[in-house]
Amino acid sequence: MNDLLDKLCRSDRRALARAMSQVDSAGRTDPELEVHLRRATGQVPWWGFTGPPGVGKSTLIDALLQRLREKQRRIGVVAVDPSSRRSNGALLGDRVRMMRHAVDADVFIRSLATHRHEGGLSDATLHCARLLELAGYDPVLIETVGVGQNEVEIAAVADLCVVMLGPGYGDEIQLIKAGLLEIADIVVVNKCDLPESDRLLNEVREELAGTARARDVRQSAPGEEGSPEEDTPDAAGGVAVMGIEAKTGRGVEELLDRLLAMDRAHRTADAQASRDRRRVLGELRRRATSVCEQALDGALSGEEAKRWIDRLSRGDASLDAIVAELTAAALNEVKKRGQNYFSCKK
Ligand SMILES: Nc1nc2c(ncn2[C@@H]2O[C@H](COP(=O)(O)OP(=O)(O)OP(=O)(O)O)[C@@H](O)[C@H]2O)c(=O)[nH]1
Ligand SMILES: [Mg+2]
Repeated sequence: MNDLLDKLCRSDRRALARAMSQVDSAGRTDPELEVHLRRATGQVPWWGFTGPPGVGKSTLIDALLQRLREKQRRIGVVAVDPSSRRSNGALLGDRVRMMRHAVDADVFIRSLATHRHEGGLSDATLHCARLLELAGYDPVLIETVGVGQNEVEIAAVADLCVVMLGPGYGDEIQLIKAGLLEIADIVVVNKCDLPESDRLLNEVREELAGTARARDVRQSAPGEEGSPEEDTPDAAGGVAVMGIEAKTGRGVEELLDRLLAMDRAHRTADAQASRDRRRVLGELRRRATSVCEQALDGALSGEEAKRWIDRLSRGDASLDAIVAELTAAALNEVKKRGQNYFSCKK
């Protein structure tokens, strides 16, 4: 382990790639490494980029990489792709988009498939981001496709969340309604070279200004309150709204300045503690939910299932009473197997 840690801290690309492959395939790291990662990380900002497929997330990250390199920063990128899209080349797409940086020793780009293991997107992403942080990359950028619950999860993981929208998506308003905007620290309207981008910018500003920002995810840790923020000319409801052209780089410098400034503002002990609570609460909830679901699946399969079905059908007790017994039995099984529960189940 010491040898591996040493290599990771020295940013040995092979060791890093191997550790990330393990995370990608198993959804977890070696427990000893995991404990070390938790202790040694949490200082570096993670920026999340989310938005509909093809909106220009990878193109923007590529443009940011170039500018961050000019500032002598070493950058880690985790590009998360739902596995269903892996076959149609999307995964390759992210790599290709950022290819010119792939040979740069100070940039590390890793694509991750998702949903192959319990815990979903966030746990593997968290581990990979921590690995990048341990290896000295700062900041860590995370790209996710903004189409569902996972992206809300990623907002709970990232320090800053950039939501990208672009003209030409019929379902744009749908996304706005679906709450994607609620997780944004900055909303970026990309492809401002295309018609309709002004209209979209206005719609986003109106939506943000009009809606009370129920930042459920960010406030989900107990004992936290959000602070009301004021509208300014380039911010609605406290959220910055910026129009850019990722492809030509127009507006990217300003966006980076804004991200770096927000980063500095977020580097208070309070903000970091709140971020940590959010991350860890999500991890706990996801893993615990997953354990409980698997335990119940186990208890409700084969001969075991028959026993519960018979008892309920016969009217031995009420549904609630049987469920109480069933869950207690399932959790007892988890307790018996301890932390080997997942390996026992596989
Ligand atoms: N017109 C125009 N096209 C752009 C701009 N930025 C990116 N694109 C194009 O949009 C397409 C998709 O870009 P990507 O960066 O791959 O988008 P993405 O959001 O990463 O896509 P996925 O990872 O597949 O979800 C590419 O053909 C880009 O060249 C822009 O500012 N204007
Ligand atoms: Mg992409």
